[in-house]
Amino acid sequence: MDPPTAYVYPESFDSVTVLKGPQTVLYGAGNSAGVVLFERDSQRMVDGGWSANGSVTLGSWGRNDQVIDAKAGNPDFYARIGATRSDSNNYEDGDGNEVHSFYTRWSTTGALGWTPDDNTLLELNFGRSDGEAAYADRAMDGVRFEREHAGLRFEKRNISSLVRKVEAHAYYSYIDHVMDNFSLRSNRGMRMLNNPDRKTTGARAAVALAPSERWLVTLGADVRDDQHRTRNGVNYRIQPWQKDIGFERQGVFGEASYAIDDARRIVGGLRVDDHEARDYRPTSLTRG
Ligand SMILES: [Cu+2]
Repeated sequence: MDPPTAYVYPESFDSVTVLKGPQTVLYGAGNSAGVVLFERDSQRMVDGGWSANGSVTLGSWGRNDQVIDAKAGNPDFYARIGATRSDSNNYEDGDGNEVHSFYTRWSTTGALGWTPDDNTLLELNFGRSDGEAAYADRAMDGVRFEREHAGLRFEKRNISSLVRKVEAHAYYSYIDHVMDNFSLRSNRGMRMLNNPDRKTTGARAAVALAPSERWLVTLGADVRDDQHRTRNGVNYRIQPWQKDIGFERQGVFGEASYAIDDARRIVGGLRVDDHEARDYRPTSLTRG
């Protein structure tokens, strides 16, 4: 019920790119409405040293955000850490009614990189985040949005005049989510609580080829596995996890771009995916 933005911290990225419509096949299946890329710079620190940036934002209704991001390294290695926190009280609507909408969310991220030359990058990144949110539009609030993630990324550029770039990326993400109708609001009725969790593992590899000056061809494959479990009730901590849904996907993709001149190009892409979804719930529930 919660969108990916419940777990993404835009402040902790260097760039956010929106690709509209079905204009690329490079970033996974099922993205016909568009793709949003959240990216961090991983430039080689040629001169060595360190850099940091931070910000504080204050607003109405007690809104206060803090962001800190620091990077240190030398030409061969770098380390990066970052943290964000965002917090707000309930706001008042135009009629002066208080809207049940307070939230707090925080994230921490870290990365260790190896850049033995200008064209090679190996990066290990990891992070942890959590939050809580009062929902005016729902019968339940988000009490826990705990996420842990780790990834390993390899990139090698300018291998030859034909092979422009090789990249590979593997990732792991675990989300432990709690929604209930009593922790963040007053409730004298029946107490309800849902605690789904989700483990995602995946990998992607791609090669960018330039068979001639005007052509750029990207070929690759990606795989992803999602496993969901759930447990419910106020005493959920002592309940056993119930595996409910699993998704597996494998895909291959190819995209070619032909530059007619400096301003115009033709792009074509094709991807083929194999999806498998499994419902592990007892039959009596699936008929509901
Ligand atoms: Cu939720």
